[in-house]
Amino acid sequence: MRKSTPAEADIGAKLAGIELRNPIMLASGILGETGELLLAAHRAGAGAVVTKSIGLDPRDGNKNPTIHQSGRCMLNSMGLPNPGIKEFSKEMKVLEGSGAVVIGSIFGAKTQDFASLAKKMEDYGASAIELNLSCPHARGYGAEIGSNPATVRNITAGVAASVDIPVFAKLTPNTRDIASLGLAAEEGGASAVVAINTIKAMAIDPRIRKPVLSNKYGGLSGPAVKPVGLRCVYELYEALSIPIIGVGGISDATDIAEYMMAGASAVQVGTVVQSCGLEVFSKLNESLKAFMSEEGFKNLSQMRGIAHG
Ligand code: RRO
Repeated sequence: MRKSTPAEADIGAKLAGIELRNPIMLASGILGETGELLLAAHRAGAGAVVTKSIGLDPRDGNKNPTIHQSGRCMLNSMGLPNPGIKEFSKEMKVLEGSGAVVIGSIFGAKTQDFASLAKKMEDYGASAIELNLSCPHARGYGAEIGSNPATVRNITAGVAASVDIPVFAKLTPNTRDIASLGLAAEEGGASAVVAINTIKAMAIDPRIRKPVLSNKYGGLSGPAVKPVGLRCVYELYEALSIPIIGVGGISDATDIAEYMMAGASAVQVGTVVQSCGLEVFSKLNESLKAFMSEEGFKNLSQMRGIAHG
């Protein structure tokens, strides 16, 4: 007797009204800041691509060394290098008409900066805005402002009032209570939260007897941070009503399943793309479908949050 093969699992996702062909996005800041690379990630199978965080003015970023690789983990202190929002229109033009779902990541020091950056990103054709409230090592930006729930609420509300596209708040894990940051974003009108950004960390060169990175501190990413990301997504799922995008240490389909079972509606990948290349998107898509078929899941929503009591 012939064994019937199970129907292929549906990995399409809908997030804040945006249709995604699959839930696996390219995380912000991976592969640089050019439109060509974002387009390449789309063509390689990414469900959406997030731009490098863009600010009002051009920035060179920190002096080298800005990256330290340790096994499959990575420490970075890029320092928000970007061409500035005006110049970035050229990169966004490259993506026009490509069918890519582009999420415009922005950073600023205050609500007004975020609001005007978001408006520009919307004009450039972004499908959603990702607020960087979580870079762990940038003075005056990122986690320095995004660790305070009132600031998160104000910035999110200011941006939500200035654009018609969904606003996602990317949260820091470098906090005692990530759920209160998520709730503040939700109260401010965020359509989703993204968790997590990198974890503040450092490396020391024992021969030179000094920190490796010129900035001393950097953000840790890669497989070592996955348990922290999962815990954050799990806590956010218990507290929030809006969707969660899980990020941190994903390198295979079971990692994605773990994030979904913790409560994520979609995920982002970064360090694995740096180490394995863009082919990882099609591999993850296929292995996610295979995992779901083996485990009897027909679609993503059947997995979402099932690790909760
Ligand atoms: O540019 C960076 O150094 C950087 C940013 Br904006 C961020 O959000 N997270 C990170 O690890 N590095």
